[in-house]
Amino acid sequence: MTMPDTAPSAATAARRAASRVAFARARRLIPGGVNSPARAFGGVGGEPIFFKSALGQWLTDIDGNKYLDYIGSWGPMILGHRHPRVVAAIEQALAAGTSYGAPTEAESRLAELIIAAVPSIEKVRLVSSGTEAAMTAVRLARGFTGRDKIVKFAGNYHGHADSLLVAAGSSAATLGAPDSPGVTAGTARDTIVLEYNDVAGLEAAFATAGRDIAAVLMEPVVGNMGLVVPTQEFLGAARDLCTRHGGLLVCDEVMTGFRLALGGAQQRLAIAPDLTTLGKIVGGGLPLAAYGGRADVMDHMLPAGKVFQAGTLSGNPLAVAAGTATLEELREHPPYEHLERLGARLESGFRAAAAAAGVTAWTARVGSMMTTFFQRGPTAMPVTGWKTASQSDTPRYAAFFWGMIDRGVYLPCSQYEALFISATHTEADIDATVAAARETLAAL
Ligand code: KE4
Repeated sequence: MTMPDTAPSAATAARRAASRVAFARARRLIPGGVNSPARAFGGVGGEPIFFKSALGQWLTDIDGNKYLDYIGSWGPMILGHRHPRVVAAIEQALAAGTSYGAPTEAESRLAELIIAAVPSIEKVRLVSSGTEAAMTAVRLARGFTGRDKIVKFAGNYHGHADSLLVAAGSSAATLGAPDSPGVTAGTARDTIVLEYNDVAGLEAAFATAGRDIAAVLMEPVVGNMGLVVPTQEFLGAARDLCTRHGGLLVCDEVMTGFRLALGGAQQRLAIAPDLTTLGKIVGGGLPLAAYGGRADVMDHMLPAGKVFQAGTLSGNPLAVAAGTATLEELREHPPYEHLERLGARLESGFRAAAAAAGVTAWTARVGSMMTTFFQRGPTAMPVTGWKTASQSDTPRYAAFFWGMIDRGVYLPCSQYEALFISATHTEADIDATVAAARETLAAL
């Protein structure tokens, strides 16, 4: 089978003429024409699509094309776009003001919802992005333990703080920049990078540097190299080794928080971290993230303690309103059984479609997060970490991506991202997506 051409067809490009013009303008003004590289389509070739509106599970681009949305703004839109309760909450907050730079009771209400939902969080602080949450959690772990080393895992992405842009996933992996220029050797020296699910590697790292390790930082279910599921043994080893050596276990649930369960991956997998980072869903689509955990650790944050973090828009009233409405809706009308049914339907449909087309692929799913890894060998190989994920047949994924775009399905524009199903997706949407996949895979 010849390698498929990854660039979109002329017909595809013609249907997105306005996006092409918009992209040419944007590139003259903004590096790469995008404000975040994940949107640049670098992993699939062609040019990014510009959008003008969204509703429920649907996106509409500036040429008027409609797509079933499986990115959901990279995770936040679990309730679907423009959920009436979220829109009303934002409008109500807007009528009172947009930013005070002073405490509001609404922030305490959101903190109560987070603490009630996430088993390990006793105290929490609101910030404006997942990067800020992860960066601060690392600083707090170092401040609390007095130690310098941080363990992270290849293909795990925790935002773009210098100490975490080492073997990073997501768009860093997609665009071949897992170790970014500008990150100094001095900074990277304190970051130990291991292979996800490698228990022996984790044990060896603690055997040699255990007393210097401030924290193990991990995605408890990985979305940022494509979806990779941890073994219970690996999760247990991370917890036990941190406890025994006096380091902190930090679960980065920016993507999985409120997604895989109301209490996130840690509730679903019964793991008890010392700190948790949250983002995406917790802001309801507006810029809000959080970090939280053991009160004795969190109380080291200024002004209760001495570890510094600050932010002009931390706890912004509009973002707090969107996040609060989202978490209240998730509590009162939990979508998780619906999302599990749709996820299982999509997973079995994609597996059957790949088999029918004779395409080698490994599909991994947890709840409403899923990735189909395209592979080169004759039989599918389990993807357990970056070593196996990075062997994916990315040109074939790119061809699949564009075939699905042509059929009105908007999947992640990278093999190294997970797709997201929202509560507004229906079984009919899933069946239409599977049908589009069958046609696309047959044509590869
Ligand atoms: P932000 O700074 O983008 O809000 O969050 C960074 C972050 C931290 N931790 C995890 C587990 C994350 O998934 C992310 C951000 N995820 C990517 C998508 N894989 C955001 C998309 C983008 O970079 O544009």
